[in-house]
Amino acid sequence: MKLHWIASITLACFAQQAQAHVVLSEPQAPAGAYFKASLRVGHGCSGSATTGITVTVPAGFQGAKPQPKAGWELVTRKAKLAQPYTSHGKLISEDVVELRWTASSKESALLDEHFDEFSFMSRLPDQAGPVWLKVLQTCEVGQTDWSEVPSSGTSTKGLKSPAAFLMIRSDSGAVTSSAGITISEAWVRPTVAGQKATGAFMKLTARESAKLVGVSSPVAGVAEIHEMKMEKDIMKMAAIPSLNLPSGKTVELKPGGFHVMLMDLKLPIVNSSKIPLVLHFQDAKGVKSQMDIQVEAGMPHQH
Ligand SMILES: [Cu+2]
Repeated sequence: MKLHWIASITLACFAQQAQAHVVLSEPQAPAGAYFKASLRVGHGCSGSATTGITVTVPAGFQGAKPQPKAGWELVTRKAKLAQPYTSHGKLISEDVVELRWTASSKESALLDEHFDEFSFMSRLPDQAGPVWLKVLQTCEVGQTDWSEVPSSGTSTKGLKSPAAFLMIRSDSGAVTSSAGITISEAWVRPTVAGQKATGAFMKLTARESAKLVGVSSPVAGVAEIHEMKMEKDIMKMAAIPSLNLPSGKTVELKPGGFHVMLMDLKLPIVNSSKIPLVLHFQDAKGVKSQMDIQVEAGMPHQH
């Protein structure tokens, strides 16, 4: 009986930890889009009710417009950054926009056992990549500064109070699997009469380190992951058992490099047709996942 109790308390703690972050309800969006960023606050500060939320709008977000909330006062202010944003040594911005919602009364404070969302609208940067939104949560007692950013990659594992994560996608064709692996710019090379094999190409970005461990397709008898390598001065291709996808790093499958080889084709690959592919992944713990995608046959679109 006692043991059962301990087990359920431990489970409850884990459940709380799993949702103990301020997160975006939609953690990905296309570059350059007008995006409604909704920050979900799932709990207070160690049980104390939330009385204020301050969001620092990242550099490159244009015209941030906060959504008012009944019972909360809204202030938008420009602040000077202690550490101005720079890129390649060039000053990008030393001003930053802060949006702050403050509960107008004790009654409108957000109780620990409730959740709510604080939203703003903004035009996203044209450049794809991960972005972090820093959020200061103030409570009746205490505060939490959601501002930690991993030193590399995009995994928030091990961080106590990570900033909210947003993945800005490079093109409209990108898709993200439930395991957090984004597939973009995928294409299959069309075949000519009698050709029984072809290649599929794409960009893969894993949020947490993972591996591509296999590929299958109903149009191919055999599908393999291939690499190109020099053998006695001749470029040859060879099957590899898996392809590493380091956290936050985009791995490109392209002609002359890594690629998916589709062999023993059951149909000709006609330009503009959609080819179903199943990608099999495995995370660092060995947990397997798969992603079903439809890849258009044809040459890639130039950007
Ligand atoms: Cu090949």
